[in-house]
Amino acid sequence: MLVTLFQEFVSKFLGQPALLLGTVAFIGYLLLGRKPYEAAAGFIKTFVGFKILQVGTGGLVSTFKPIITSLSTKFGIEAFVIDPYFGQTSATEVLNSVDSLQYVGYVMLIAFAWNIFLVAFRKISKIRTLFITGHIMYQQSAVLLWALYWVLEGTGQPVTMFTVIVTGFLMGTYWSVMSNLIIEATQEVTDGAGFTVGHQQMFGAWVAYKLAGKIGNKDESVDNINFPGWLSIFNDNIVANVILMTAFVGTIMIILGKGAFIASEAVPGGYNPNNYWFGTYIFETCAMFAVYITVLLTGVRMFVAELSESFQGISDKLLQGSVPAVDCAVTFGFSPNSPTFGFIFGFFGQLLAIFVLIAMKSPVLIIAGFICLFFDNGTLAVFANKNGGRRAAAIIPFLAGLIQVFGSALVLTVLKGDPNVIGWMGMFDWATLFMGTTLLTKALGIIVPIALIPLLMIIPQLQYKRHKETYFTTMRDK
Ligand code: ASC
Repeated sequence: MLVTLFQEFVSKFLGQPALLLGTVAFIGYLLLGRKPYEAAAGFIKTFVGFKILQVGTGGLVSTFKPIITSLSTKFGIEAFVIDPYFGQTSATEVLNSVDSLQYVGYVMLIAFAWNIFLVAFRKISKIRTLFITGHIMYQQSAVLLWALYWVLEGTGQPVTMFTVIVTGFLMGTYWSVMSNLIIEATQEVTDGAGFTVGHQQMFGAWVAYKLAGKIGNKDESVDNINFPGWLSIFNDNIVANVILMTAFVGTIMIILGKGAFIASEAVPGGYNPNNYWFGTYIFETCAMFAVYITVLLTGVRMFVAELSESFQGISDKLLQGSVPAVDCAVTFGFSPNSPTFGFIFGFFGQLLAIFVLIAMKSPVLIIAGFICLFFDNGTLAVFANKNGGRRAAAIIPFLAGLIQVFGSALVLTVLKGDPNVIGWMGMFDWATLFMGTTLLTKALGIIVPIALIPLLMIIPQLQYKRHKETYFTTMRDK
């Protein structure tokens, strides 16, 4: 009786992702000594935020699906967007279809607990940083679990607990090791602001910083250039998203032609020539991406705000003096021209790579995504500029653009089997490190993610060897 009740609780309560995350926030608030009614409010906002997020991901899929379906029936090409929210959506839809969406929460909790553990034993682990960028933690946990599940199991059955646990530890190791790797460079970039980057291109930013010194001259900063004013429209997420999507997806829609979109049983709610010109229909469809991304972000912000508050409160109590790893956008204020520079040159790189894919008749077509172009290449440009000025801030994002497209196309060739897949997270570390991890795991099995955990942990030990005296003084507690 008790056993059945417990099993029911695990599957029908903890098995529901929104209830699970709400419960985490609830417990976190209670542990922080908040009033029960405040904890209950936290539960509700987390729950509702998560549900809003799902409205956004559902909308992205239903808008994009008819387009890629007709693209593949007509030309045998499959198209995928490399924006992180398209990767996240693919992950959560695939996992949901095998009743495993709740395991994303488990992965996130295991990874975060492992990160806390490594910082608590920092004298041994040499890890000084705590990853607290909540929406990225959720996004990465989802994408990694999806990728590993797909190459290891992909059975249609729920994800096994063993894979969940291995994914959690690998995720936490990546957060700890890479945010720790980039501390010194971030201190340089931010004039010692006391934080590090906890995002999707920590390894990339470290490479950019190291490489930049060999490429350019740090005294010729991008911040001494005046940009034409119209470029600033790309600083707005919504405007940039609509322009990019209309350019890319709109082109595909024109190639497919009106006929492919006429409302029918296959395309419910499709194009009705009585109400629209084809041109305005294209614009409306492409603008819907911005609508759903805005919905999705509203939901993410809501539940992440609750979770970070309870996470951060707990970790502050437990871990005085650790260095917080935060969103890459925080570095943008220290080099205001770099993000635009990274965006433009990264765009050229991605465009070139996309043309190469088309010329090679690749079965996988990649569509550029705004977040990847602006935040990923923007961050790489900030780090490159610091050590190599404008030359480095142009060349490195350009190369990164090529890597983002080719790396994502490669990993999608093994992940695209499920009809829920509409994209991959094209961010630098995911087009390199995690692309490689996924392909190797497919070839060699679960031994790959398991072996990576101790291998990655060697990195902070090497860093420590190089400057033992000052290593821990980077931390707030000296
Ligand atoms: C991402 C992602 C976002 C942005 C944001 C940049 O990868 O999912 O919402 O970058 O973190 O500030």
